[in-house]
Amino acid sequence: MKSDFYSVRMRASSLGRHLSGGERMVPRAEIGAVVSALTERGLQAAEGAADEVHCQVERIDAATLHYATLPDVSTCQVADVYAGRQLAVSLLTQAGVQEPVARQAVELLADGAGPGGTVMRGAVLMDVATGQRLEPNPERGIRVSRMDVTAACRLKLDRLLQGHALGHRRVSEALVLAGKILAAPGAVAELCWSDDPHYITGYVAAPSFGYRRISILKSCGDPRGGRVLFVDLSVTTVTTLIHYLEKTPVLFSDTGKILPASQGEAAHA
Ligand code: WAQ
Ligand code: MG
Repeated sequence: MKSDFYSVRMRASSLGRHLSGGERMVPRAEIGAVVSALTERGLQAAEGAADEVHCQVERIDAATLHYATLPDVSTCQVADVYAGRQLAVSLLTQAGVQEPVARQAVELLADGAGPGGTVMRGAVLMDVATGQRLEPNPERGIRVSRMDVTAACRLKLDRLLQGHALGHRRVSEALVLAGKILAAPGAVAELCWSDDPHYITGYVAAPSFGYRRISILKSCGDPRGGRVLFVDLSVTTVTTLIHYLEKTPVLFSDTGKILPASQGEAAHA
């Protein structure tokens, strides 16, 4: 019999303002170590000193647990933000997003997708056919949650990423999040770059080419960032999709490949 898994989720805040978060899905025996590690991480958040750290532990219903494989990873080197964003539009078009909708999404993240140009806590859901936003709350957005890799997959993934100088937790976490999105009903593509002012690499992910990193998607010092998930509403409904993204537990039991680095491919995309 398979042992139960537990979702462990941490959020750290200061004066009610969100600073950082993190989550794992682990067997019973690892809960203590994971709560401790996540708590420490919340207390040491680069975003500032936390005065509250909350950890929540929740048993996963084994019948709802899905297993999947992580997307392939590749990296495109671009010369500047302009070229990076052009490439993002081009990759999104390859994935099946109409160019005006792709441009709209890039501009949305560039301007700050939350009310008044702020950064959202979660992702924008965008109707791939019309560019219309579908998330019920444009300040919060959709929080993708309840995903992790199995212990065996973690070993393989860490080795793989470290071998390509991608060993930072930020990369594996974004890859796992993108993996859950790409396995969603009706998911066409995802666009993402960080809200960390000093982290300028982002990605476009799609079922056909996996997790494609773009070396520069914003200027250093820019505090805006976010995620846009393009959805095909002829395949799913907004309610089904949001339920999957927020609630369905997905564990990755194998990695994809790391594909060789490529220069900006916008020209022949
Ligand atoms: N679900 C949905 N949206 C989220 C979530 C989540 N769990 N977490 C963050 N977001 C949104 C939110 O709007 C953030 O402002 C934005 O995404 C960026 O989050 O391969 O670090 O955690 O080198 O700052 C990608 C490239 C890094 C990594 C992404 O995102 C690489 C990153 P951050
Ligand atoms: Mg961030």
